[in-house]
Amino acid sequence: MSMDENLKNLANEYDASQIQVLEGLEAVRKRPGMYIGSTSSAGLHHLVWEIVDNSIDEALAGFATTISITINEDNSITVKDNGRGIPVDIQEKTGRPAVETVYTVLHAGGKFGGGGYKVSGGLHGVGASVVNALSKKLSVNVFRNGNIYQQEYERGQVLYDLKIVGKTQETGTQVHFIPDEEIFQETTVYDYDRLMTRVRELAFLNKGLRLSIEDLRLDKQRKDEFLYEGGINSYVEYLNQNKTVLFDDPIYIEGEQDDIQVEVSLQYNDTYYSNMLSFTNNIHTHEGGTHEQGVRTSLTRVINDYAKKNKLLKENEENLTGDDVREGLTCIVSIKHPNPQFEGQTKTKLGNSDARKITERLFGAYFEKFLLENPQVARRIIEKGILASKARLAAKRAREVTRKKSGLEISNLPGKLADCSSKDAQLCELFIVEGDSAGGSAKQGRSRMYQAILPIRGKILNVEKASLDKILANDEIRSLFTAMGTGFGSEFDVSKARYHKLVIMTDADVDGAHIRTLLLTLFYRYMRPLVEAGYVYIAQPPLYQVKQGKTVKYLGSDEELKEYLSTLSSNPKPNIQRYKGLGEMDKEQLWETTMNPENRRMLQVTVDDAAEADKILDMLMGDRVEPRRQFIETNAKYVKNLDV
Ligand code: 0RA
Repeated sequence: MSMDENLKNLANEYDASQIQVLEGLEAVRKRPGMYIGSTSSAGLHHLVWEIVDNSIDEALAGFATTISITINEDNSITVKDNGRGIPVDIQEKTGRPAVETVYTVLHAGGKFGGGGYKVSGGLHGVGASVVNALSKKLSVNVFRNGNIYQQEYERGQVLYDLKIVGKTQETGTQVHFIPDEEIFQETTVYDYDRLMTRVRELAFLNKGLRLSIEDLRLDKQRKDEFLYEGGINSYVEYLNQNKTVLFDDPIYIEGEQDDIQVEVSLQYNDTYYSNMLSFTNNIHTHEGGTHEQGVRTSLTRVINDYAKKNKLLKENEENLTGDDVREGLTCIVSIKHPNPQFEGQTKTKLGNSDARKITERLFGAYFEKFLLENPQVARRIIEKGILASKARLAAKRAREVTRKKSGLEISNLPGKLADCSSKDAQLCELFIVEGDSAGGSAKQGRSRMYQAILPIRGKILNVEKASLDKILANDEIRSLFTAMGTGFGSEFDVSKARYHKLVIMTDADVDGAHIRTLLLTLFYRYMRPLVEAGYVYIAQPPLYQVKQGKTVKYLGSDEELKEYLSTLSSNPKPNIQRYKGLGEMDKEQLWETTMNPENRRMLQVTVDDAAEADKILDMLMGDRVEPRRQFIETNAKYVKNLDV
């Protein structure tokens, strides 16, 4: 039977499996959180990655070279690839076209029929049928066999049998979906920057793959295209772009064993912290795991061996530690594994021990050879490590002195901290408040049970150019670490956090923005697990107060103000006050608008936000002038807000 005869016969098929299909998709609609993590903005964005992942699988299989993502004017999404097109032939098992199964059967994913089809998979990796179930409308167009095939669905249910709607020379798959606002009640508005950041990352992680993203919404029109022939080498260069590097080209290694592909790229810069990111099947393994471990182990071993052999480190001298050799390191580890096991609190830690063995061996052998062939680079890396070890020992001595003097122990909480009375960390919040006067209002207005206040004065030390011992010598920073109770740097332990919410509360002006950037950078570099655990927030004090008669209303933005004013009558004339700083609010106002969990709005800081702050700070404070000038030119608006 030809494909097209097959299609004609579809109408006659009655299939008991349809009932199962409906039950499956109904389950998804009943408990969407179980399948996509949440129905908030994060879940909404997750839908895109479920679809894109299928196209990336097609690229990994060697067939698709281009994937485009479009945010349409109505906030719907279109994803198109130029792969083979999802198969349209009737499957024996179901009696339905393969493409229909992909979109209607739970967990069918791209893996129907088995075969060597690799799974990139999102973190939840649940497949296209979940997106279909959670979309008000979804249409798929398959370009294959010279035809354009089409099928559409509503909230997961088939609207009509797969049909041919035209002819084409192309091959590929195009999916269009409108997220269901019954499910995504919080928001159905896509954030371009959020999607763009991940699209760029996917381009770094899949070298040679052309990925584009376009925004067609009015007033937002924008397009970005990414294609990196250098893959994760380009990623490392991108992360180091505003830093002074120790050698020109990143060190790159690529290999495969037992079906596990490994890629590592690294380059040192002259900063004092390390930035190591790892990925498995394109998923960011925030918590690291065996693949990252393997690279770390070999890095430390190979550097020490080389240093000892070449007398850069004397026989009787102590080995450099892992922290020493990672100071100033930017490193990406990316592996593709056929059967990844994810562990850890957020299921972003790779557990497979074969991954450790392979990265350790492949990376170790290559890196050893590299150092032998590049003695000048080797020398620079080792000198940097030796400096780090000296600073570490100095910091340790400084710490011991500090501990005796003022103490970093919890028993010795900073004097400026107004602690809360509850000891249940899950319920406790620490507000870092800019300035003593706002700190005073916050102390008086807070809930003493659950809210602690730590006022900080002026601008905290810029962590960009400071080594760990300098950072620890800074009073503001030390009180913060002490209050949190987590320790810092490599001794950091998120489970010791005394508060599960750390709220940055600064003025809505330029200085406030600057302090926020500095704090976020500090957290990103020295307390990253706190950000990863979702403990860091930014308070959103209102910008305006509008009084009309006895009614008082607080508004957070110009848009909100405009909208609210349009609902008011002009008599009596509303009185509008614009807040310039937290200090202008009395304790009741601060509580009502910004601290009271019932009314307040807070932004949860993601690792991406913190990384962005880190990059901005690099740009503005780093020692390279040219990128700073360029950045200020292209981001004049932002920099104005940042006041540097
Ligand atoms: C051929 C065979 C298989 C899948 C695809 C093409 C394919 C799937 C998607 C999803 C989005 N874009 C796509 N492009 C192509 C399945 C192979 C197997 O059964 O293992």
